[in-house]
Amino acid sequence: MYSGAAAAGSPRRDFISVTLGPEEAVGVGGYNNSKAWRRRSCWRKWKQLSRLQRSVILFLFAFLALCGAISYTSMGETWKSITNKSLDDQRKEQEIPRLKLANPAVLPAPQKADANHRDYPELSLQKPPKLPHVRRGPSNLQIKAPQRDTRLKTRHDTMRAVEELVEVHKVEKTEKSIISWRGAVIEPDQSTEPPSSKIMEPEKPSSVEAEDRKEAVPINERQLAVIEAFRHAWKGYKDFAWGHDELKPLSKSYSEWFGLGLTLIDALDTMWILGLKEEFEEARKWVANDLVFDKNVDVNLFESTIRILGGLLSTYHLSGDSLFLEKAKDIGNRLMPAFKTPSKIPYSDVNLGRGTAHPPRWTSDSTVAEVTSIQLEFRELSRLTGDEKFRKAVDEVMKHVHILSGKNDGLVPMFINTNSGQFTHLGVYTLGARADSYYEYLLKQWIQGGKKENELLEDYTRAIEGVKKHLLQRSEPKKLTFVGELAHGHFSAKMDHLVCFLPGTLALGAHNGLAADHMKLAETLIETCYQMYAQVETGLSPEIVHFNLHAQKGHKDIEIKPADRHNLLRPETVESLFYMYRFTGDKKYQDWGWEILQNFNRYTRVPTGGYTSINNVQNPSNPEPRDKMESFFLGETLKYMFLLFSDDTDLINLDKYIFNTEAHPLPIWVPA
Ligand code: DMJ
Repeated sequence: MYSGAAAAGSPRRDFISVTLGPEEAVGVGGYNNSKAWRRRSCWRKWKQLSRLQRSVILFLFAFLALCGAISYTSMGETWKSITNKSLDDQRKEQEIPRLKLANPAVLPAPQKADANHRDYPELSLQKPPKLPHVRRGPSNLQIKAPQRDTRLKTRHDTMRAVEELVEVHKVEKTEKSIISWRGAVIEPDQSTEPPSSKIMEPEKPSSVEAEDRKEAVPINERQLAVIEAFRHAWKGYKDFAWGHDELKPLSKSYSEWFGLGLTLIDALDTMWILGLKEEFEEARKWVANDLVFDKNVDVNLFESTIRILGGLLSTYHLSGDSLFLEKAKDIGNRLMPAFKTPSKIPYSDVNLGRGTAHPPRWTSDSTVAEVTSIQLEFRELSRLTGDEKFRKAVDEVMKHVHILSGKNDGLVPMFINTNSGQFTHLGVYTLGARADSYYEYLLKQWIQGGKKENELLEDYTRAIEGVKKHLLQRSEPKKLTFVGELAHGHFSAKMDHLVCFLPGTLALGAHNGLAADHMKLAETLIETCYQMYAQVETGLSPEIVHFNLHAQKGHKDIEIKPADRHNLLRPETVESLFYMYRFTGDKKYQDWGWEILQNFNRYTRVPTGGYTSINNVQNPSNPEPRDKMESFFLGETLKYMFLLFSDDTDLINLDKYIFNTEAHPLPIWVPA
């Protein structure tokens, strides 16, 4: 029984009573639960109600329906927000590891993924979040095509930071400032032809990723001193030699070699690395408006390749500015006639405007170092343009030299004939002038190409064995290990300053997995190269030294002949110091470099701007300035100094870049 409404005749009440008759009771009078019966029964009951009761019931139904609708809506909102919150929470949970993963400093090596799970156990419980376009920095360089604006902004930010830094330094020397290097991202411009997929398929990170990975590293006093030295040298060049090949700082004029603004081009990437924005922009304008290769001018294939082609390519890579690639393509094409020889061993000289090439007037020989030290640049040009002709031409030279007879345990003679393709002047072996960078480029090409070209490695390791067997000796009294020369079976204790590239190259090889004794040899040789400075009156090395093989009273290890006592502001020792510091972290290498910079400042700096080569490193009171600043002083010497003093291993990361023999960094190709 259910009672809710007032019985008929009873006083009016504000409630409804529903009385069910016995026939509706379950189980009484037989059970009839058909739909029709139920419908009829309900209808009958409804009819029996008063109008008021029916109105109240209808009102109640309407009211309940309304309440139901309202509560449904609000519950839906609540549910939705609960659902959203839990998604947000999930995202936040994922955000923590994501941020950490974006920071390379805490990035585990791929094979140590478990360690990461230990650090962030929640990651192991769920499916790893999909990272929004954040990638780890690879051990090899990744090549990308990002937005131009981002690149420019990045470059300008960096340069502004340096400028501010220099200002701060002037005002308050003790206050350390921060420079955040964000460069070092190779970026083929989207408007240029993409690299041929046949040659290489580069990975493409974004510059933003590169920025995210980079921790700010403080620039230090010594680096600022290098910036100051560069600015001083640049001032001289700008005031007296703008757009010409070399500054003559004393006569406040210039000299021409190729008439192609050699110093300016050689210095472009140094300015980028040092963060010298204004200077870079000004130089860029000159390249855009005044650098013309369509000239009736003879250039040396090797020198123009390592300084101009190399300089343009590396500046293109650092800046992402396609102007430099266009110029590189232009000169690359104009140098190609050099390879049209009977043997395919290139001539030494090319006329850029006429498209003709020839050997020097007195011989049909080329220098071995010259024909085997243009490969990094031409191979890179092929990779960037997709045009294989550049690479084919220089690879052919290497293949030819690989099988050529006349080597002595991997050591090569100094000359090669462009007609016969044979070595000439057999029997003389040196790691100095005319052979030096042959050895350097064997290793560097092998690294550039992803360590796959075994013939290059084979030639390099055999040559180092040849050096050990035939050219290494120890001096007296200090027992300095040095690299001499071999002439028709006779050992000469002569060593060019040029040979001081070798410790750096050996260290680079060891870093790339070659024998540990290469590193040991690098350590002993760099000590010798340093002594070539330290034992001299000005603290600057001469061009050539002779080592004493026998102890003599009152004699040092090093003897200098009058004809050899000049210093051309060469880079090789600071270059090797840079590699040694990068790979060992031993601060003595920085200190040695610092001494050398101070001595350059003391004896070669010209007050009105620029630095000069000197004739006599043994006379501190009159080092006899030569009135010439070589382009490699800005292209190499000061660049390597700046890098040597830096503690930022990502400032031209040696696992991503390979320096050409003129200190222009080119990318190491991503291994397939
Ligand atoms: C530079 O042009 C290059 O480093 C080359 O390999 C040797 N000579 C000068 C620097 O000394």
